[in-house]
Amino acid sequence: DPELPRFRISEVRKHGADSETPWVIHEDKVYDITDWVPAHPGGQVILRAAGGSIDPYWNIFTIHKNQYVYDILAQYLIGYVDQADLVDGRPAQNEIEDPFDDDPQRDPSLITKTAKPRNAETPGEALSSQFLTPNELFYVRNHMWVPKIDESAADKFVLTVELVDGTTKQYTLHDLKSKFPSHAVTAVLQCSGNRRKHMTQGSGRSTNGLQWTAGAISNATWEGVLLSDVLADAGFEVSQALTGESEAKHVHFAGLEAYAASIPIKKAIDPQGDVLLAYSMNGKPLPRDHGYPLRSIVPGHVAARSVKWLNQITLSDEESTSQWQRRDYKCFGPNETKVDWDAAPAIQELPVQSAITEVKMGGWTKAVGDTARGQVIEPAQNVTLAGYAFSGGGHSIIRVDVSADGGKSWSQAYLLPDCDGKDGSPSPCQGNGAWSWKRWRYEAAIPLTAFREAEKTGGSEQVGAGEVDNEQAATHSDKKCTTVMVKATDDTYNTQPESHAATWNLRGNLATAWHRIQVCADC
Ligand code: MTE
Ligand code: MO
Repeated sequence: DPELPRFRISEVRKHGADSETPWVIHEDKVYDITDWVPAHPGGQVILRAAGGSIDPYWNIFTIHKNQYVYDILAQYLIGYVDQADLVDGRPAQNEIEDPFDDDPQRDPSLITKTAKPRNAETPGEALSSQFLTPNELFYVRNHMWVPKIDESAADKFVLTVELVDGTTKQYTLHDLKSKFPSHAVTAVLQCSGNRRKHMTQGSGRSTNGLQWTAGAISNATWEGVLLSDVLADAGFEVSQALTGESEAKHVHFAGLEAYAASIPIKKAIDPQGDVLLAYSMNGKPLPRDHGYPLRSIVPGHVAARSVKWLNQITLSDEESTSQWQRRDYKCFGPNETKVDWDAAPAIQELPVQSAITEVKMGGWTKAVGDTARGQVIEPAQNVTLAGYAFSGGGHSIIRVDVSADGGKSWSQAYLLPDCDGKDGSPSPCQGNGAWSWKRWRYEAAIPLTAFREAEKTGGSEQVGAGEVDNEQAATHSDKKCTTVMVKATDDTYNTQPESHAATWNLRGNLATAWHRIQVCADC
């Protein structure tokens, strides 16, 4: 409609999130979204774009790039961006806000997978050298930008808790810290996509998602208040729920940038479940990337349920309707390439997992046998391996098996006594379950024959072509190599599957097959 007015971008900016009449720009058009905000399915988050272009947000929430959404928006058209502010018919690039402008600085040794949003894995050395991952090296998985809460604004931060009957109660951070006993839990967070790249390579089939190697997992001590204490204070009958008589079946967590997920009520109120509303990580305030000022910590469950920048908890008879609960973080059969999302349950407790995170090649061990009696023991290559093992649901790791000859023979790795406490001191591992990983070490003198055999068979026959997880493998095929592999077993005697092919799923979730690394020697 050429009759409609033209607005300078400076005019649009006056209609930001705090204005009574928020406006947005889409392409070169201006919309007054005042009446849309209350009806927007994603809620208030749309205001993040108010006063500027909505397009960079729709590049993140691609679900909006849809005629249905364009039709809704069309109802609110009030004019066009002034020609003076357009370049090639669109607002000039420098006029468009970058949603990630406020993201925090990150440690350069994190291995970045995507910058916007920020996704980065913990480097291998940091995975095994310390029991508690330092905050700045803890892996980062963000679906969107990092909400900005200044320390001054943290006083004004409120968490809203809503019961099934709709009654709500609000808590400031100060309320949480002063009204409830603090509680510490040492727990791993592991992304459902950890080792997805191994599944892709091992199965030879593509998977849809960030191609993480073994670093989308970390361990920290979290401090906060128990979710069940807060629910009880908000009026929820925890004792009733314990006997299964409550209407509330799920606890929804929503973050400030619109991410949301839920957990079953059973976990939320389990007196041994240790579900936290955490404000501290390894003795420091939560870093912005990890949810400042408040996040849920759901030990033993997939990290997708540990919602960062948490500002809303809702009890409900059904699961969260968010895409992260209903349309992701599920697994299907290796044959299922068109899936019925509703047919599979959301991932909650994690299966058993382990990985090799460090390989150190030592020198050659020369013949140490009794040569006098003609018993010559082959020279061997010294190899030291380090890694982690973890299982969900609070199950402890009872054993880590390592093979240094492609799976023909196995022996047990040494499990570090990280949770034992030294010299009678209390365990540094807080909480009621085995929520932390077990670090392990393994030293082997791999006989030269193993490497020779590997050379003969190309190093892959015994383990199946393409099953080797490390990237260097292919380039080493002309060298003398052997495959080392690891698998862990938890206290229910569940163990990891042998092949990625067997558990392949189109999203590449829960890649837990034996981790294989090809080690090559300069023989
Ligand atoms: N919470 C919010 N608000 N936004 C997110 O993008 N990502 C989830 C979860 N909680 C996410 C979130 C996923 S998929 C993972 S794996 C963990 O946070 C990652 O937590 P971390 O970045 O602290 O390691
Ligand atoms: Mo994740």
